[in-house]
Amino acid sequence: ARQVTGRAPVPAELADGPFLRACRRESVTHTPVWFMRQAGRSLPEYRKLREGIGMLDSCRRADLVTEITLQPIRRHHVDAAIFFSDIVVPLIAVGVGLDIVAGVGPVVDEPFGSAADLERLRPLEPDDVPYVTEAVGTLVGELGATPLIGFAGAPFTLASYLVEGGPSRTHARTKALMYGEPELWHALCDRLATISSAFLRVQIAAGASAVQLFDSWAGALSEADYRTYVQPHSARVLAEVGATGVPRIHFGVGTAELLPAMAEAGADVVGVDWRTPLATASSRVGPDRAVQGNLDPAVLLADERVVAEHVRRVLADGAAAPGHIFNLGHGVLPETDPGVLTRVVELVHEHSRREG
Ligand code: 1CP
Repeated sequence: ARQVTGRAPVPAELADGPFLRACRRESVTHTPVWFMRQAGRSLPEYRKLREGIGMLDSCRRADLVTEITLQPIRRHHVDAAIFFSDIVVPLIAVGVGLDIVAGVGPVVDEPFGSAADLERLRPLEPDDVPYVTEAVGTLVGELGATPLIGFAGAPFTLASYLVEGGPSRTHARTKALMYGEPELWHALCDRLATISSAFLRVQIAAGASAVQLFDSWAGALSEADYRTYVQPHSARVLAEVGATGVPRIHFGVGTAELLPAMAEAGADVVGVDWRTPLATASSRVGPDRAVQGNLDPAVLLADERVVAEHVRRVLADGAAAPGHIFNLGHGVLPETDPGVLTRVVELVHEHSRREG
């Protein structure tokens, strides 16, 4: 039997806000906007709070998670909050030896490569992440009408860190395992899907209004290989989460050719990077999904006139979709001026305002 964690009824002012309405492809008073990696290194108040505290330690302290999640809401007036954590947090919570090294990213003590390693990936229990339940609960109270997005890494992207031992440009070891030992690959992804699904359902049970499944590196695969080796596992995560009724966003980078397959995996909203115009993306994912994206994060380093021009272009393109959530095509670059992010929120709201 499928294990489904329920959630409390959602207040109308929250359910009827622009972000959740756009997820359901309903009409909106303005296009909702939030930014991947809005909670983080571009903000001076974040850097100050994190001084002398490791990334993982900050993810395991509910008071810090709450404060860091709220910082970009206060500053930019975005339409949604993203929970401050990392895709590797649930792996560490089940006992995988792993650290997030500043300036590098996740680094695994003993990379995965054999069937014996599967034992290191037991299912995640809610009690493994009490700080997540606590922080989400506090946040939902503080945020009021602003929805909180929970998230997890998808099996392929998580597997890449475990097999490579850290960030990789080519994902060569990951693909070697996938092609060379398909049974082991599927067993690994099955374990990761179980963990990912449980991590999302902990956040939903505590009050998250939507979730995003990050398959950041899936774009390294052809569509055929994605369908064979990855889609069934991500589909299980999205199906288990879908049973709770919250909207599911499915995102990856460089996924132009994968958009239909990622949509079919079970997404309500498909995240799109800057390489694919939103109108094209929308025609690929079909009329039953909204799209999210897709300003190139590097555009924010240009002058205000250029930024405004690109914002308008993304809005015009997004208008072709049955639902559009404005975002960047990937995370905020650390060197971004936070004032520019605030300005983008204003521009999106101004240029998309329409009658109820
Ligand atoms: O604001 C937010 O978006 C919430 C916080 C958040 C999220 C959603 C963090 C904090 N990490 C993530 C998800 C995440 N982590 C992804 C998926 C999103 C994406 O594609 O960007 C990935 C791939 C990771 C893995 C990871 N963790 C990396 C990338 C390494 C690589 O392979 O290139 C890095 C640098 C981290 C560390 C990390 N996570 C988050 C922060 C603020 C940091 C930097 C911390 C530090 O350096 O001290």
